[in-house]
Amino acid sequence: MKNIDSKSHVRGESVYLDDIPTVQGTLYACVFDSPLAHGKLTSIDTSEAEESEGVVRVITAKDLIGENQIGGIVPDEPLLADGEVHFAGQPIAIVVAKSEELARKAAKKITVDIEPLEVVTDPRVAAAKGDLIVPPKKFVLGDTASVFENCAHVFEGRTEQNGQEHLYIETQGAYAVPTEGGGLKVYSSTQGPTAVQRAVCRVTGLAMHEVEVDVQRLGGGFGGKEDQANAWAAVCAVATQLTKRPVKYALHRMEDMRMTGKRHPYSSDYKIGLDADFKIVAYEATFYQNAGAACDLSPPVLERTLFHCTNSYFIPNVTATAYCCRTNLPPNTAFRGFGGPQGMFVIEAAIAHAAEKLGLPASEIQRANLIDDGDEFPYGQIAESDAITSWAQADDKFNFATLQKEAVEFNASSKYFKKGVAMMPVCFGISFTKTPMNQARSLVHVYTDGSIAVSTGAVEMGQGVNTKMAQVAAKMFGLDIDVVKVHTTNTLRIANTSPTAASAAADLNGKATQLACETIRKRLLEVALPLVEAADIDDLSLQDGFVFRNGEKTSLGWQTLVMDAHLQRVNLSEHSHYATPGIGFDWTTAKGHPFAYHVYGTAIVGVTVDCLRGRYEVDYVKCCHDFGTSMNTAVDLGQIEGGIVQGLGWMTMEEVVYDADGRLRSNALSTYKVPDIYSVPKEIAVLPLETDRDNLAIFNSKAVGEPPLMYGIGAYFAIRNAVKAYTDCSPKFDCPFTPERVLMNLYSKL
Ligand code: MTE
Ligand code: LUZ
Ligand code: MOS
Repeated sequence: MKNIDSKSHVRGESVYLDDIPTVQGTLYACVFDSPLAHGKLTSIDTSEAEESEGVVRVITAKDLIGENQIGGIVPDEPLLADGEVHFAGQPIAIVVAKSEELARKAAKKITVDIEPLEVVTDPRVAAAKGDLIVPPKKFVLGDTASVFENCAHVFEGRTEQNGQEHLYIETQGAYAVPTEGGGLKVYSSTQGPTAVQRAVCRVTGLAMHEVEVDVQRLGGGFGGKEDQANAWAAVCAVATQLTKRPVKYALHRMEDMRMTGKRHPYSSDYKIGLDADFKIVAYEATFYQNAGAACDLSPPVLERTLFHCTNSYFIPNVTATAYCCRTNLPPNTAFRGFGGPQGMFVIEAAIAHAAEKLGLPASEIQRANLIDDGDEFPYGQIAESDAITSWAQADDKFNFATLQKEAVEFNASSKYFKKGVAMMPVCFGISFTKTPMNQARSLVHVYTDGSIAVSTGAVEMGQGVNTKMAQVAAKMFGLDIDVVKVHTTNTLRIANTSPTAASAAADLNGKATQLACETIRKRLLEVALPLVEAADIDDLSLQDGFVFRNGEKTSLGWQTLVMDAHLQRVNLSEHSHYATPGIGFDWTTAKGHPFAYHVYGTAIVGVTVDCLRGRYEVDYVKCCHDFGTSMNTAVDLGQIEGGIVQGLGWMTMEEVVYDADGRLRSNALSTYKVPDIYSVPKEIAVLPLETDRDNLAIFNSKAVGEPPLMYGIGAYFAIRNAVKAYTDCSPKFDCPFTPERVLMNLYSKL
């Protein structure tokens, strides 16, 4: 089953925000943003911009009719800076003009006076000053303090992790059109149509029922449009409200890179204690999250760091503390994995550290500590674990010992090229950790010609969720997928949506679609009963476009049945709601059962490092991955490959650089390197985990959007092993492991 968008993508016919036909009189916005990272904004001079050709209006904070605020969790993010600026790239004014070009030209003519204040870019500095966005968060299991005293081995260290630019191919953007009575229709490239609706209402003062948000699809989001699409929609909405004209803003790449937040950088401390058999008996970790200048989604990201701080391992005594540190960087935000990868890197670093000091391969410690059925996670949920099974199946199929032996033999005969191998187990919890967000709705219409329209709260961003929604409806009615069309995500058809995030969109919206279809299916079978002379609808089924009775095809076809039902005035539409059962989490005790299920997997990553130049190639990523029972292997394999490459990028070549003044230096594709086709591993092998466990996923097909990214972490440790094979060194646990950093380690310059 191919992705239903593949044809229109290949032909260039898929519609993104910038392809939506504009209506007559459309104006174009451009934001003027702060050149400094922190300071007092004493004056803004917009006079020259206002005189500039084609300019209709210049808007600053004082012009807003609604509230100058877009902060969702904490109200600490003005739409337009007022009095102070808190990061370089913070929007200060909006220029609205007759064309994009004229708007950009005029924005350059705005001048501001800013009295510089101290710029903080380091989260530890912010924490030392007590500049935390929310109070520290803590997970405790057992008691680490007393256990460390009796450990055979204790190791302590520190890790530095950098951020990551989302680099969705489609930049951020929105288009607002005025509707009758002062309302708005907003097209947005967002993962969260309802979040956009709320932000638009707040800055315009409109009620939610006056604002319609519509999303066709995104050219990628990766978390970057979970919260941060709001600002651009709010900009267009405000401009539309003040000019009574449609207003569009599609950011240029450099504007996008400069003005939006990224994956959170972290600085972390760890302490790991092992017994004589290399069982990890105690683990302490302290995470300093670089949240940037506003809250955004930083607290839940930080919480997920805690949820995943022991990755796939069972550790009986854990103390994990996390600080949400306010700095003068653009507010950092959701990014595939949502803090999970940051937590996992630290425990993997602690294990690699212990292994190095104890003279063993890290895999021996990893293997000995995998979480088993019935073990407790530090947050109280009891594991239904496939960590051991996925490790065993990966090892069985790909043979870690042989791969390691090959590397050792290669290294013995190769002077300047060295191979390194690492195992990377992953355990990722599926569900929004904020329980109320785990709900979704679906609207299904069966039309009298037999065709079906499905609308859900899920946003298509390349991950194939629309294909999965169409599959659900087609399967429920026993029809071909061509009969089903999945429509835009629209707040009038589906209200109060959770963002498409947490890898949970297919599950939540798929289950709601399944429920809606089941209701209509039952109604149709009631209509069919007398027509096919059956007594009970349980004897009937819908298959291949026909009604089947006791497994045998009848002459009653789908279209006839639908028309008959309509003539009998039977409702052919349904709107259904799904809420994940059995989940919950109590932050007062920091215990509960937050996740519907976990996704497990184990990857083996192999690299070759060129020890003269510091360059490296990823030879293979071989993984055993827990799909449950995949409902679409083409889509899911695409997610695995994409996730792995994105994870490798984060760990190796992608380096976000801010200078001490908080200015983004890696502000374009010439200075920010993402994996291209040449840096994709030579081999990505995926072995589906064999399991017959039941789960809460749609059709047992487990969420796949985020977990594979974390296999990429293995590349860091594989490179580290290769570097150590060349020279006796102990590279610090700082990432990304760029070629420069490899070279510095090889020649002891760090
Ligand atoms: N795949 C593509 N092609 N584009 C994307 O933007 N986002 C990822 C993942 N895969 C993304 C993607 C992220 S961050 C998430 S949370 C999931 O898709 C969301 O979709 P799902 O819930 O349908 O898995
Ligand atoms: N977004 C969110 C997420 O709001 N809550 C989550 O738990 C989450 N997890 C992963 C990715 N996005
Ligand atoms: Mo994904 S980080 O949940 O958008």
